[in-house]
Amino acid sequence: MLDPRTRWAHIGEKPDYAGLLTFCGLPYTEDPAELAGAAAAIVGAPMDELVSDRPGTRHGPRAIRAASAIPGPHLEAGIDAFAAMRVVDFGDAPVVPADPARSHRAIEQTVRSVVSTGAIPVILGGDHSITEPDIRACASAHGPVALVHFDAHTDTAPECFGVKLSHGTPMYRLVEAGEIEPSRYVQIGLRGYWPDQDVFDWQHERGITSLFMHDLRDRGITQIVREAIAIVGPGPVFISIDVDALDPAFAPGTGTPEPGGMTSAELLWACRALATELHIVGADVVEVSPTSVGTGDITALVAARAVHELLTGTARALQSDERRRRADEPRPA
Ligand SMILES: [Mn+2]
Repeated sequence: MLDPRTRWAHIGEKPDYAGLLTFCGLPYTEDPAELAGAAAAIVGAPMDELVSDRPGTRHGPRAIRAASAIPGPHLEAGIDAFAAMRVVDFGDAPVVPADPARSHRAIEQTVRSVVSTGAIPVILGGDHSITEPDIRACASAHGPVALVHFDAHTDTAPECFGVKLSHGTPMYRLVEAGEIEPSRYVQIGLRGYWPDQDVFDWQHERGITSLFMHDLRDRGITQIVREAIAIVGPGPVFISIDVDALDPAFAPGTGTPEPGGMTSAELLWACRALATELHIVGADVVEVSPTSVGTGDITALVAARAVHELLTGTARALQSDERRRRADEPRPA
């Protein structure tokens, strides 16, 4: 285990721009044995072979790590996720350039080694096709999962440009394979001009819930998240965040931007609220296509904060589980 903060221990904190590049300056390991006792582990999935438009998300994991913040107390939630629970950076999956099928297998294997230790995998993409190996790995341990999916697009087409393996098809493939429970699958942020009605008909037949940007505009993010929580209910859930759910004003560095999207404040709060209320078994943040370095890349910056909010919510959930457990214990005589 390498702790990038060690050299700065005498000062008490490490500057974000210096030292080994890990998410939020977390300790780094590639050894699954060192994940023992970790509540969550960060995994990079740097691949972008399966996009239908502008590429570049292979640079996403590094950019998200470089834009991530130092640990500290969340000023609204009142908790420092990294002090409250053990989180490590498990490095990148050993992807293979120009071989997306092999990269998917590498991602699934790396996520599986996190899942098998009981830690929650949080995967940094990569194009949205990586959600297929991510959820497969989670479902291998937990059975079919619920899904809360932030996106401008449904990603439930059977094919894109006649191709089955694509960043426009992962949710279709996962539902058809029985890895996602469609009645507990909620999409948030849909808008624009894709896909066609037949795809929505397929979704409707399976009981998938689509919450469009016009629903969010009319009912507000608080109500939308409340609805999502009610639909998902108890049981394992995966959270998948495509940064193109955000308006391009907040996340311009993405392959298929669509104006009229969510604000950063809406997405960040939603991530924390979902992680606080639901039984999260995995999450990913995808489609970050960086163009600048460090916090200069605002898309990587908001993606890094979305992960931070998910972990903050998870830490709060673990804290209240612990309180409940203690309350259930018989009082000492
Ligand atoms: Mn997507």
